[in-house]
Amino acid sequence: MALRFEILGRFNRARAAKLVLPHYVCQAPLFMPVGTQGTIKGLTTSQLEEIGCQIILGNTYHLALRPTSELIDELGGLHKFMNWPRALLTDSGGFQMVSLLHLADITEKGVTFQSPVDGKPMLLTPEESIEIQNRIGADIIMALDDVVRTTITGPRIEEAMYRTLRWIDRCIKAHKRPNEQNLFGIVQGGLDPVLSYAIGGLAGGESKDSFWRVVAQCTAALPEDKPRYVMGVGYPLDIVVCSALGADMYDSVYPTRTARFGTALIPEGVLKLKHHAMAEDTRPIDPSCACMVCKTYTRAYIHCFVTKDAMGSQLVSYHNLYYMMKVHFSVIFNTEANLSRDLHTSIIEGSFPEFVCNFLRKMFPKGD
Ligand code: PRF
Ligand code: ZN
Repeated sequence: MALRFEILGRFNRARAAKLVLPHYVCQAPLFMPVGTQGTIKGLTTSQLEEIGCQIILGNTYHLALRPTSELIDELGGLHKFMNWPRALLTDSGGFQMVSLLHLADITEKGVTFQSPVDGKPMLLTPEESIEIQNRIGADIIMALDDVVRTTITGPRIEEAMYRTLRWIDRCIKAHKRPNEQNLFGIVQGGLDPVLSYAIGGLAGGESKDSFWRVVAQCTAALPEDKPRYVMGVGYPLDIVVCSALGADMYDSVYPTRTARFGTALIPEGVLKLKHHAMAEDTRPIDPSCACMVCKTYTRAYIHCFVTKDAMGSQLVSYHNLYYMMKVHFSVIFNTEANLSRDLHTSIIEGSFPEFVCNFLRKMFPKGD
């Protein structure tokens, strides 16, 4: 079996779990940074290990274009290619095409799009997506889904839900390495409360109220003994809320993308390092953070070059991912006693409400 999911503790609907994958044993709730092309921009794999990163997400669509799945396969798979010993997940490609290429068109056969290389029309079928993901070799592979914008309404949503289900059957048939790779199904269905178990279709600009409502509905309906992954979700607040609602896994480009714009994640929310107030600030990004960047550099120093030099985005990315990991796994770092307990251990130890209160009090000190 390529996956074992053990629930170690619960608090109401929240779960702390162990996700045993072929390359790594992950602790959930679990945040997965996005390394689209097989790299997390600016960070080395040893830095990622040092930060406590357990699993990285790659994109089938990008990897299939370059270096190509055939070459990755020939060179021994993505783990070996990028020198990453821990777990990997690849997304199926449909969402990336629909969000990146405005020319993508979805039919029953698959997703048709214009090749960004030579402009020729191309087709990604569920079978092909799985074949490519089998060659890439990640621990978790995703079914090809029919992604629609969460903000649209009408029969198109119903079509996406049923098509995604039909495609899941095609993906299951096409999957050739079930003993080494886990195939995750995706639920689509927008925000329609009748159709929807849309853990895949969220994070597309809908209101927080609809988003949380759908997550709650999905986690109530999905099997208890399987991991539940809310795709594309990565704001720390959303992760805490979704975990309280019974979700286990998340991914987002947010911590690294926002770093490249000079924004650091801190317990109080965000810190804009470009702001002129940082010019003479000799404190670290987050005085309560134990990361290499916070132990080494001042805000004033990082302010000088934050969006001008690669080092700026590198340092802020390092801190931001450390923050994401620490929120979830302070257990790994044996952090100081007064630091808020992380999601995983607080659920196990029964102090989850205190963790949430602490987290919210820091982020919203005025109670708004
Ligand atoms: N489907 C896939 N990947 C995704 C999403 C999805 O719906 C989202 C959220 N819309 C993020 N990444 N395959
Ligand atoms: Zn830090």
